[in-house]
Amino acid sequence: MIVRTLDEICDTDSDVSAATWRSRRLLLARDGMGFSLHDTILHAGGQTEMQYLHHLEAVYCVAGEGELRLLPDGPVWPISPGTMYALDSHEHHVLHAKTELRMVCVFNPPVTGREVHGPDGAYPAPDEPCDRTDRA
Ligand code: 9YT
Repeated sequence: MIVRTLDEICDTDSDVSAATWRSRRLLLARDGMGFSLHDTILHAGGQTEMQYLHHLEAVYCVAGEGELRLLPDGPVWPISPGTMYALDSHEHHVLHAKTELRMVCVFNPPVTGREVHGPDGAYPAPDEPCDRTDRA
């Protein structure tokens, strides 16, 4: 069994920052769970454009207010506590944090640790592909 607290993660190698966000990575590939689990803060006013070409991601908002836009033309969804979105088709999207957002994020395959977005909005390709064996 693995038991960890956010306090143990903060300011370690599992605490990763970029211009618009900070991601505290509670579970990583090396933990062998098949997914990674992140407690992510998106800074107020930030706009983060992403496209996870090599991962699936589910994102659950637990605090803050924001807006999610599918690129290039929408639709747009409000983001507030209790809203979840799942990027099941590697969608190109932008997340606008109107206030500080706190999001619980799950990645399949799991990130390995220090990933930040490349110029394509993606994290680098992992060794193992996405597990979508349950889908057509
Ligand atoms: C919501 C989102 O995708 N933010 C970017 C950071 C990423 N979720 C991470 O690595 O925690």
